[in-house]
Amino acid sequence: MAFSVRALIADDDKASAKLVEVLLQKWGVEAVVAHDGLEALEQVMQPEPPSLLILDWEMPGYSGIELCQKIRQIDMANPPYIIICTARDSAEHIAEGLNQGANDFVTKPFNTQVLRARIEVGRRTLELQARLVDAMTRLDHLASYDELTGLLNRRALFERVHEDFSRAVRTESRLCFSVCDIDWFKRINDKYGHPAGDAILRQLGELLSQQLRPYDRIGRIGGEEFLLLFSVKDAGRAYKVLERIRMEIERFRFEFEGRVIPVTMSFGATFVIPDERVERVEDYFSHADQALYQSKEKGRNLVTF
Ligand code: GH3
Ligand code: MG
Ligand code: MG
Ligand code: MG
Ligand code: MG
Repeated sequence: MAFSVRALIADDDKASAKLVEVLLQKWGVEAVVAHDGLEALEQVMQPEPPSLLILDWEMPGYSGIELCQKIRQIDMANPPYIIICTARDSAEHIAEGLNQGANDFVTKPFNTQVLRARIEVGRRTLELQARLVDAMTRLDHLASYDELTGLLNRRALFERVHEDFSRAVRTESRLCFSVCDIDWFKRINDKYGHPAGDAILRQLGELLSQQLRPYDRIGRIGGEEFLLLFSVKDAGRAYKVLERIRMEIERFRFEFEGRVIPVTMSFGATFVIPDERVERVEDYFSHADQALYQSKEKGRNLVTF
């Protein structure tokens, strides 16, 4: 199916607006009409605004040019394609219209065929833009999220963690920084198969997310290792939170193809009173990592600070 656009016709001359509206209808382009600049801007500010704007130059409220300027100042993911439509056809006017952010310029009285072709150019441009925005959105997601678990990947996670620390300094809140790792995961893979291991990682990602609050931070550092960062009043409470999570995992029925697979996790953690030195994040990480190592040494399925 051809990519379809919705148009806005803004013209204080009702007959002229009607003419364009009828033509667009004939060409299968859905359109809304505004008779002054304010009404037009309102339309553009809607949650799902028209993407092709056909603006008269002189209108009460805002002129077509003022509208262009205003619209181009707004940071839009999918900015509209703007055609200025006016009787002013001097070279200066055309140049000004384009310089103020219009994509195209049609002089009145316009030739119907030319208007149609220009609208088609707009449609093609908007289609290309939509595809680009879509691809960028998917790339952004791929760059930040782990494909298997849907959690933040290591790089994006550490970026966010640095921000979390700066915020914690400002709000004088305290944090618990924890690294956790599935016990004997290699054996699980060997015994139940790699797809079963993947399923566990996915289920575990969900379980961990459920255990934390939406504003806490969680991500997959790599392999079967995750990072948890949450605000908490004191070390005692931080220990309780992690103990609860550890027990939830121990209790949870991880399933793959009808088989229940027992899973436990070891935790290393450090209680943090954030300060201005952001480079400390790496220190906290290595602290938590050493504590994790101790949990493993002491027999696994443990929380160590
Ligand atoms: P420990 O209790 O000391 O952590 O033992 P372990 O077996 O969990 O640790 P080890 O580091 O020896 O093995 C980790 C295993 O995790 C090896 C690797 O194949 C597996 N693994 C890493 N990433 C994935 C993944 O994405 N999917 C699956 N199925 N397995 C993974
Ligand atoms: Mg006018
Ligand atoms: Mg290991
Ligand atoms: Mg492991
Ligand atoms: Mg590991």
